[in-house]
Amino acid sequence: MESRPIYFVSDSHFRPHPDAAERERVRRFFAFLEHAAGAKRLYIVGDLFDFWLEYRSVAPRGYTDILLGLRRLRDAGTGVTLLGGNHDYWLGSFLSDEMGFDLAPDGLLAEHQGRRLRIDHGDESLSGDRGYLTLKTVIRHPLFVGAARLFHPDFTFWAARQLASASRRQEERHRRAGRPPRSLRLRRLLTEDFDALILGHLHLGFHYLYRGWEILCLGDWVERFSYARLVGGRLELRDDRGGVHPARRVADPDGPAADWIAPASGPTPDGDPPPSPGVEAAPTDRE
Ligand SMILES: [Mn+2]
Repeated sequence: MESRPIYFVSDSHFRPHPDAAERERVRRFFAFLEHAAGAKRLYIVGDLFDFWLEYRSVAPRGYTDILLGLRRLRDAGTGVTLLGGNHDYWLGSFLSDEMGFDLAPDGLLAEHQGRRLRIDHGDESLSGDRGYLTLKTVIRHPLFVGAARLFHPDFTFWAARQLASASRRQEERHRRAGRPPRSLRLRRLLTEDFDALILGHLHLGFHYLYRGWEILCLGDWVERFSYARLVGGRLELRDDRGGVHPARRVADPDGPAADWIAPASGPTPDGDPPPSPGVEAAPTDRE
């Protein structure tokens, strides 16, 4: 069996104009990359960047430290795969051809250490919202992306920032209004093609065992500083304080969304669901 570990992290939402808090997040990310040195591969399961759009002859500035950190890891022999998130779906040839990262805009199936993994950011597969899925089809259409590139990059990035902060404000209002924890509808995603499903997007950290599957949601690199590791065929949900969050067998993964990793206080950065209280493992194992 391949002995080198595989790492997974998602939803760091790095921004091009770092303030002190952002620089601290970057510092912790570099410590994580050092920890991952020697791994076979690092999967970044979407939303590495709060926004990313390349032009034919221009790539975004402001992410240089992150890109160089990942490039160093890759040059030392660790493959780096970037999945598209809903904030940075538009990964392009600057990242693949010049930086040397592998791109998987729509997620992928992978085999490592005898495990069959489905790795998926989750914004599409977890969404039951037709409006969102339609919007997503539109904004990912080559015609739309081509049109966006007709604007000056400074304008496009400004507009993306406005959209992101409007969605954050709306999320904060929902949170204050006490929106109930949502159910995730994970079961319908489970197929025979894989035995572990690895998700980002929700900014929740949990690790379920359900029938023959593992379902692991990575948390984020904004408040939870969490990641996953596959070693010896075993998946672990961890955080950068050394915490390991053991998998729990659940009788039904479609209950209210769980969060096993305490976030720092403050709004979630993504316009994504706020954390809800963790669920306890089902009392009996019926599978
Ligand atoms: Mn996302």
